[in-house]
Amino acid sequence: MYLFLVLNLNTLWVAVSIAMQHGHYDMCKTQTKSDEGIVWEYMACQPESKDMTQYLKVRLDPPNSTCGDPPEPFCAMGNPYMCNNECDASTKELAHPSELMFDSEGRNPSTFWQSVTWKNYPTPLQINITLSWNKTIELTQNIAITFESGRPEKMILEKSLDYGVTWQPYQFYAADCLDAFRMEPKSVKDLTANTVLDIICTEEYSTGYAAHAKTISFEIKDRFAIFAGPRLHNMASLYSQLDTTKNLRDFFTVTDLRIRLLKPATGATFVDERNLGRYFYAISDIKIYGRCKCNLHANSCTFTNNRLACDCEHNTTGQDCERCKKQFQGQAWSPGSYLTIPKGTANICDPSIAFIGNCYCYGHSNRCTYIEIVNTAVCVGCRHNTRGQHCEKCKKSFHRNGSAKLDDVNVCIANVCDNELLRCQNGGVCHNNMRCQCLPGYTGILCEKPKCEETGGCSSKSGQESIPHNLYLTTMIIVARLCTL
Ligand SMILES: [Ca+2]
Repeated sequence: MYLFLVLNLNTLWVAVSIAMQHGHYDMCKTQTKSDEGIVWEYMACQPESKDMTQYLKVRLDPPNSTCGDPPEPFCAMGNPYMCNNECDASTKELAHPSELMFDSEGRNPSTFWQSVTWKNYPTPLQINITLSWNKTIELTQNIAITFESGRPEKMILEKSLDYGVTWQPYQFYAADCLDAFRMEPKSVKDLTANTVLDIICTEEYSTGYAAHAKTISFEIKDRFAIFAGPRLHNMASLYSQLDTTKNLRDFFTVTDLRIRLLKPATGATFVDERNLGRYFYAISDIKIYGRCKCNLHANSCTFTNNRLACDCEHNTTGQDCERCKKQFQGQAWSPGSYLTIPKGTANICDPSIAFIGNCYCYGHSNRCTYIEIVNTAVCVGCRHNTRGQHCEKCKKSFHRNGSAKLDDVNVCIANVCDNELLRCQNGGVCHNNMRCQCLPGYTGILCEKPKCEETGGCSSKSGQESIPHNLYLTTMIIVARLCTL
């Protein structure tokens, strides 16, 4: 009872932990309060992981590799001497079309695609199954292929990142890796952070007719675990690696997968030539979980006109949100970033200053962001101690310098005055490092204005009657330097 409770608590903890780790990137923006009022705050985001087999197209090569046209006999799986089964493409109950690799299982018996038999032996029975999404997707879980025929003795899983123009091997599978591919057999468990991108040949999934072992895996999670820990409890660490290592990111990204079936299970050293109806491939299920690659600029992806496309946010566009919208090219496009967990960095596309005009931020910023809800642009990253939609206000603790224009770099000045730096002018004295106490006749934050200017009663003589304090000190310093020479 106690053990049961502990196991359940552990399971719950793992589930909650994984949900928390994965849930950080499901929102692209949220509204928050700021000095400028209610504004959008943008975050890196990605669509949820889901069953990607419902969006793929399958192609067999050669095209006539499916059994049943013409009808042909084959031997029962597990009993190669019962060879009175028939595959007939024109009879629903006896047909084994390719879509049966992707229907929902759970029915008994399984539904499966089945190939022609190896009747042309010794010509190799080789069939390619190509799965295409017409969209870049990121794999998130192990790929699992269930064979009803016994697992092939030789197989290569391949991937393409350019819609099937070029292909790279993903993993080799063989009963004997050295014999089949001249590769030392390895397990994904042998991989480390330095070798995680190595393409290996494994003998773990090619044991022929073992009834309890039907599945061939491509282990995504074991590779994630190298960075995120065995229970994937530290996804932040994985994400940080993905952020900084393009090769690692690309490793889990595909547009197409290709299963190259090179030799069916024989279960023996020699092929029984009198009984070739016992050799074929049959696949009942293929599981592929992943998400649309949207460069962390979208949290959903829609399937319209038989095509997946990201619902881009952050002023981005394109099937993968891979570029900035027109008029939002204030700076170069870049993908969102997983860094600064839990929210990630959105790297949104800003409106170009060319689009909204050069005077928009008074020269205190060359970037602005577009706020949809009020249909307006706001300057981003105002410098020179300014803030506001157009960088036209002063930051807290800074005051507007009355003698400077709005585009002056000194438009906002600190009100923590300092007697050493002599910020107070015209004999004013800094009081408590807070404000200038001015001599009679002067006013302004730094005592920079003669009072008569405000009343319009300045005479040409008044400026000459007294030496401004700063000028007096400067003169004294110059005199002192001359004395030391
Ligand atoms: Ca099926």
